[in-house]
Amino acid sequence: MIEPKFFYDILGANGTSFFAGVPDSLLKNFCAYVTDTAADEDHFISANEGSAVGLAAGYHLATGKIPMVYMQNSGLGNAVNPLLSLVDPDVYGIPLVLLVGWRGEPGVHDEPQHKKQGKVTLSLLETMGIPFSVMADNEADLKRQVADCYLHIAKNNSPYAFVVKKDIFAPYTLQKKEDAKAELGREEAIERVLLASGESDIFVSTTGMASRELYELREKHGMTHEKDFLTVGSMGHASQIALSIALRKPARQVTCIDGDGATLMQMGGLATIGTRKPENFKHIIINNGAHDSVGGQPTVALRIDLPGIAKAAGYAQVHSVRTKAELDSVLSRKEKGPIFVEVISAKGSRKDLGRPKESPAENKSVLMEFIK
Ligand SMILES: Cc1ncc(C[n+]2csc(CCOP(=O)(O)OP(=O)(O)O)c2C)c(N)n1
Repeated sequence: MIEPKFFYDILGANGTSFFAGVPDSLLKNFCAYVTDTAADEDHFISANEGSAVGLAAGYHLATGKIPMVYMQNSGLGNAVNPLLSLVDPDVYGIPLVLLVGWRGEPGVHDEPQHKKQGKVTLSLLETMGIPFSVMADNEADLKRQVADCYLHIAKNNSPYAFVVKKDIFAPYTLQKKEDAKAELGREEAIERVLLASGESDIFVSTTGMASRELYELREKHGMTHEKDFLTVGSMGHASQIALSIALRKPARQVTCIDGDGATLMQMGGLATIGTRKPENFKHIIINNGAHDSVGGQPTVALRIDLPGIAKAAGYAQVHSVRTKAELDSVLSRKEKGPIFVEVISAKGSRKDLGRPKESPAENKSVLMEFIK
C-alpha cells in the first residue's frame, strides 16, 4: 500500500503542488489527504472532470508548473474533450499528471455501471495517446514510475496518467469536515418524498447512495421497483432523463432525486428544465454539501444559492428546507412545476445499505412497462 503522504510528497518534490478533480472512492484516501493538506488556492474540487483539466491548464499557463488532475475513470468521458483539444501536444501541449481511479477493473468484482468503463480504461488512454502506469503498490516501484512520468512530461509537454487499482492507497481519514447543521439525513429525506408521492408517480434518482437508498426504501415499505429509474452511472444526468420522461408523459408526476455534486456537475441542465417548464416535474436536491457517496469531500453547494439559480433558470417554484416539518409542508402543496426543492441534509449513510438486486437492463424494462 502507498501512504497518501508519500505520494503527495514525491509529487511535491517534482514541483506538483496544485490539484483539481472530482473525488472517487478508490482515490478517497489520497483526495482526503489533499483536501486537508493543500492550501485552498492549490486545490479545487471542480464541478466536473473537464473543468478540472481547464483549471489545471490555467494554473500551468499562469505559473509554468505541472498540476495534477484526479478523477474516477467514469470521469474520463467528461475530460476527453479538453484532454484532446486543449492539453494534447498536437494542440497547446500542456503538461499535467492525471490520477485515475480504476473502477470496474476486469477480474475485480464491481457494480454494473463500472464494467464497460473498467474494460476500456487502459485502451481509452492508449487511443488518446496518453502514456500511463498502473500505479505500483510499493514505494520503490512507485518512485521509478514517478521518475518516468516527469521525464516523459519534460520531453513531450503532455499529460501522463497513473491508473489506480482498488486498495492501493493506505487509509486516511478526512479531518476538514464541513457538516451541514441539518435535522434530516439523505435517506430520511428520500423516504418522506417517497411516502408523499402518488401511485402513478415516476422517480429518477441520481448516482451513488441516493439510488441505493430509494431501492431499499421501496423494499422497507413493501413497494415494488418498477416506478424508479436508478441512474447508477451518468452522474449529473438524472434530471435530464426525468425531464424527458416528464415532457412525454404530461399526465404523470415525475420526481428527480438529485445530489448537490451531481447538480453542480451538469448545472446547465437546470436551464433546460426551466425553459421547457414541465408542470409535472419536481426536482429534489439533497444538499449535504458533499460528494458523500465517495468519501464526503466537500462541494461548494452550501456556499451558493441553488434555489436562486433554479429560480433564475425559470423553475416555477423554488424552496429550501432544513427540517422534516418544512419538507412535509412543501411536499403537501399542490403547485405547478417545475418545482425545485433543496433539502439541506446531513452527510452519512447506513452501514448496512444494500444494492439493487436487478440488473440495470431489468430496471429499464420494468420501468418502461410501467410507463406504458
Ligand atoms: C462522471 C463521474 N465522476 C465521478 C463519479 C464518482 N461519484 C459517484 S457518486 C459521487 C458523488 C455524488 O455526490 P452528490 O451528487 O452530492 O451525492 P451524495 O453522494 O452526496 O449523495 C461521485 C463523485 C461518477 N460516478 N461519475
